[in-house]
Amino acid sequence: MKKTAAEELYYLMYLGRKFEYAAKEYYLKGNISGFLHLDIGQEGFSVAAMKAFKKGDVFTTYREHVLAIARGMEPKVVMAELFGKESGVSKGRGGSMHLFEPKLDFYGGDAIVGGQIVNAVGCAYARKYQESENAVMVIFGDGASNGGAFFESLNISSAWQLPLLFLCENNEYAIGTKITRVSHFEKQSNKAKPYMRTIEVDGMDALAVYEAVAEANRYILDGNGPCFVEAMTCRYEGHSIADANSYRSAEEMKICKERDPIQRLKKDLIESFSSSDEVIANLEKKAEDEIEKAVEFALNSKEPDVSTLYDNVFCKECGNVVS
Ligand SMILES: Cc1ncc(C[n+]2csc(CCOP(=O)(O)OP(=O)(O)O)c2C)c(N)n1
Ligand SMILES: [Mg+2]
Repeated sequence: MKKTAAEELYYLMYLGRKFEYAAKEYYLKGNISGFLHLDIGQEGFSVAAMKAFKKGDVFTTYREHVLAIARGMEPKVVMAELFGKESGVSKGRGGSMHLFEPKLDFYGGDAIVGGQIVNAVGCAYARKYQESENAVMVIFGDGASNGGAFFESLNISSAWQLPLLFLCENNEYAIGTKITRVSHFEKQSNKAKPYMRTIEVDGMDALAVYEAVAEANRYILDGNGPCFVEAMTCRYEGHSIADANSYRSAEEMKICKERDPIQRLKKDLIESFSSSDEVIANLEKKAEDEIEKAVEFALNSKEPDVSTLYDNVFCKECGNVVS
C-alpha cells in the first residue's frame, strides 16, 4: 500500500472514532433517539474493508456509521440522519440503522440480524445474471452466523458460484452472549470452509484487513465464486447505547484495548511508512474539524415538515396513501 493510502486509512479511522464519540455525546444530551450501535474499537476493520472493496454493492448491519463514511458518505449527512433531520442521508426517516445511498452502492444497515445476508445473495445473483464486473460484499457479525439465513446463503451462493464476499466481523459477542456459548465453532470461517475459500485475519490490524478483503475481492472477480473473510475484532462500548457492558471484566476490556487499531496504524505509519508526527497531527486536526462541522450542520438542520410524514412511506400509484 502507498503511504498516502495508509494515511487516508488513518484519517478515516480517526474521523470514525471522533464521529462515534460525538454521536454518543449528543445521544446522551437528547438530540438523538432510537437505537445507537457504536463502532468504537472496530474502526480499522470498517474503514479498511470499505477501502479495499472499492467498486461493487455493499450490504451491512446496524453498526454502520463508520462503514458509511468510509464508503464516501459525508459525516454531516450521517450525523443529520442520526438527529432525525431532513438533511440526513435518509431524510431523517431511517436513523442510525438505515443509512442508505444508492449512488455509493451502499444498501444500508439492517435491523434484522442476518437479513442483509439474504438481500446480498439476491443482489449477487442479479449481478451475475447481468454479467456485471463487480462483486457484492455483505458484512455481518458472529451472532448472525448462527442463523438459518446465513447457512442457506452459504449453500446457494456456493451452488450458484455467486460473486459474493462474506465478511464476518467476529467481535465474539452477540449483545451480551459470548460466541463460545452458542456456536459450535469459535472461528466462524469453519462454518464456511466446506463451501468456499476462507481467509482469517486480525480485525484490529487495518492493513491486514485491507489485504485480506482486497485478496478476496480479486479472487471473486477472477470468477472463482464466493469467498469468506473472518476478522477478529473487539468493540469497546456496550452492544448499543442502552447496554452497560457489564458482562465483560475490566481485564478483558484492558486486553481488548491493547489491540487498539488506531494506535496500531499510527505506529505502522511512523515505523513502516515514515509518516511525520506533523502529518499525523494534521490528519487528526482535520478529522476533529470535520466532526465539529457535522454536529453544527445536524444541530442547525430542520426537522422534516409534518406535511411530509407519509412521503416515501406509501405508494401513491397503488392508492394506499393515508391522508
Ligand atoms: C432476527 C433477529 N433476531 C434478534 C435480534 C436482536 N439482536 C439485535 S443485535 C443482536 C446480536 C447480533 O450480534 P452480532 O451478529 O455478533 O453483531 P454485533 O452486534 O456484534 O456487531 C441481536 C440478537 C434482531 N435484531 N434480529
Ligand atoms: Mg458480534
